[in-house]
Amino acid sequence: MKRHATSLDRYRHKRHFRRTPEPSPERRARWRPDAPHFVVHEHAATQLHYDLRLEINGVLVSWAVPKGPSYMPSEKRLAVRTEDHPLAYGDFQGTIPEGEYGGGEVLLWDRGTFEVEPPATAEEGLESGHLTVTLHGQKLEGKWHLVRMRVQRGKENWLLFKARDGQERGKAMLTHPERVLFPADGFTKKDVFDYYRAVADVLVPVLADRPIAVQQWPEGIGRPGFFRQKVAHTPDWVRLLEVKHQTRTIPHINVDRPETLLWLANQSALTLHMWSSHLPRLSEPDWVVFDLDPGTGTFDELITVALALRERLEELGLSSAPKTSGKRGLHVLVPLARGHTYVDVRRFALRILQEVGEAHPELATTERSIRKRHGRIYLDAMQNARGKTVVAPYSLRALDGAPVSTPLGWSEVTRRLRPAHFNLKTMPSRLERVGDLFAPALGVRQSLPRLH
Ligand SMILES: [Mn+2]
Repeated sequence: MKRHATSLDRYRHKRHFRRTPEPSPERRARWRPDAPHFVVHEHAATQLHYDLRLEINGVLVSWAVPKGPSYMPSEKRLAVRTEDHPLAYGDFQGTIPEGEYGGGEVLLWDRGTFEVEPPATAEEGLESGHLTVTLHGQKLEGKWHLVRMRVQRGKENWLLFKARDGQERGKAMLTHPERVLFPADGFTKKDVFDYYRAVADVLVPVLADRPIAVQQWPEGIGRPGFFRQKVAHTPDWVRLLEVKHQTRTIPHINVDRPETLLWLANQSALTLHMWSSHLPRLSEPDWVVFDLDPGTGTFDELITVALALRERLEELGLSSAPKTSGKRGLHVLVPLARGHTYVDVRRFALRILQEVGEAHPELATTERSIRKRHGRIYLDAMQNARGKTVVAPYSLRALDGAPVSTPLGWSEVTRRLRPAHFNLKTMPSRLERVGDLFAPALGVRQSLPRLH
């Protein structure tokens, strides 16, 4: 027991237990004494990060992972070893007051049990600098490596990355793999299934705990499809989100793991539309959506307007993330800190788009009446409302060529941009090349300025 006390000294010395709601080292954990537990805290301190904590030898050995864990084996995430935490921290969530160590909000992002890959024990792995763990959480399932890079002035920098274990393939069966869903291209349901498997690692974190609506084309895109908020006859293992709509509560599919995405792919759900907010705070959008709809305007005009929008946002100190709609439009997302309402966000979006429209009256308008737009680009702020959806990043669209709603770097938003080049066939290699350009939309936290 003495050993634990020593290991928690740093934890104790950094905190004032009269001022922070965090547990003191003496607090007993409520955990069951079965397999060792892990937790991941989402910690909105000065920098948003994720704290991975593994129960080893009676304490929670901890790493701060600025970008959070990735399901992509090629994405090696920096994990800075921090002080050991008491086991009772595994139940903690709350707000650490500003000015205290780690001031900011702490949420339980994931928890579960884990095993260490034999023959090494967890302690030996910590010592040697290579620990391989299989996590059984709600969000994280499968094998991850933790590898120590170097120790500098007592600071240990590790890398956290996914092992290639094929973990998430079991439950989602593919039926009728040969059925052609994109007749002009000959793309089959197996192609769609393989596509969603290839992007699952970047798409699942976006969709987890977020209400979605799906468009399904069981007979392929040459025949009528249908749009659904809820999908009938889900298997037991698919998690559902009970979401209050105006007149009723609807169970939405929770795409919180790769198997669920693949199950949807097998239902010919080609296109996924997502809310801007996620549970448990459905009234607080994660981003502002600017929807630029080209009308009968040219693509060059759309680019001009998108860049004007970006410039205006930059003047306000806001960074933004563009993506193609997968059709002809562009979406520009401004990632937000918690605490904004849909009303705030819509008002802000409308105001900014009016400014952009007034600067380019011949090209673009916020006019909602199609007749009065006269073919100009429609600057749409109205997607910023509870229950409204935008197409999810990496979602396929039901058009010839199987284009994808593709996250972009702003440097790609030029007249040379060709949205159709991003499709079912090209997207996986693009992802390997440029990484997940949607990540800032989930990770950056910004507050909207007051406009006068
Ligand atoms: Mn932290």
